[in-house]
Amino acid sequence: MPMSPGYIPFHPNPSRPRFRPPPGAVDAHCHVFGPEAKFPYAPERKYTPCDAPKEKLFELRDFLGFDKNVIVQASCHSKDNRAMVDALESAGGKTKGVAYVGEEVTDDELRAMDRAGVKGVRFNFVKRLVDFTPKDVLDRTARRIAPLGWHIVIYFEMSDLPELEAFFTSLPTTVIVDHMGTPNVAKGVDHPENQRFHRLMREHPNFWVKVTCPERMTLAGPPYDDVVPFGRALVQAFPERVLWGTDWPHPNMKKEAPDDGILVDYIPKIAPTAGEQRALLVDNPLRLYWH
Ligand code: 0GY
Repeated sequence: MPMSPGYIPFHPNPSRPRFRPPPGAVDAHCHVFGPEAKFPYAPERKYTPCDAPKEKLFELRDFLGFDKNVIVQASCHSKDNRAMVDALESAGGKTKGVAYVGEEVTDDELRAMDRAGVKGVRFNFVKRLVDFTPKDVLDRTARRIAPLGWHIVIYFEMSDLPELEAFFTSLPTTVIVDHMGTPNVAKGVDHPENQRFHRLMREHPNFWVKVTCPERMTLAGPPYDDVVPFGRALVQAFPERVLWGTDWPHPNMKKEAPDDGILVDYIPKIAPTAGEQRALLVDNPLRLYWH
């Protein structure tokens, strides 16, 4: 199956970052795609990506100076978690996963994924990526995965937060918000929309946030300095509940594939001290994923 028209493959030759991550650093948001010949894309997918197999991901991990990965199931594989689980099983304990499941998933399947290193499920509310799932279905899934000690990763557009917030705060597990809640950078950190998200974080200590994807939000382009205030504000306010990741292989970029080396060099701008860097890249992800 050819890639979707206009789909931009990942950067073929990222630069070597100047920033050296601390020993044991975790890239806590990335994906594997295919290879399609072995792990076909889901019929209900909204895009067909470029293959991005586990070998490439592990090569990038080593090149960027990271030690571990968390692979989040992407919508192009929908509920078929085999490519992600295969990557976990071949990574010698250096990779954990977040699955995407439907109600039909059996308890045996959940337990098998747990043994492979899956630590959570993702609920995706981004309309261009997935079809709507009723909240009662998600609620039942949440209550089934909670006893495994798993958490829930939520991906939504910040403009939808008012409508979704009551559901999010009713979830019984740790909840991790993808990509800073996707703020609109043009509106600024102090805009009520973004401050509503900060309030949610303050009032609900079970919420964590990924300070990821400046390349999706930037108006200025690399090195994404216009997004720094958003990441910095979250790292300062919630140093023990932030995670960082590359988002490799960067699905659905509109203009260009980001250079992963530039993304790594963004880290010390949002987390300037060694203590903040250690929390963001080592201690926080280990607490959540390697417990
Ligand atoms: C991301 C973001 C995107 C895609 C997916 O599941 C997905 O397909 O997550 C996106 O297109 O914004 O988290 O990498």
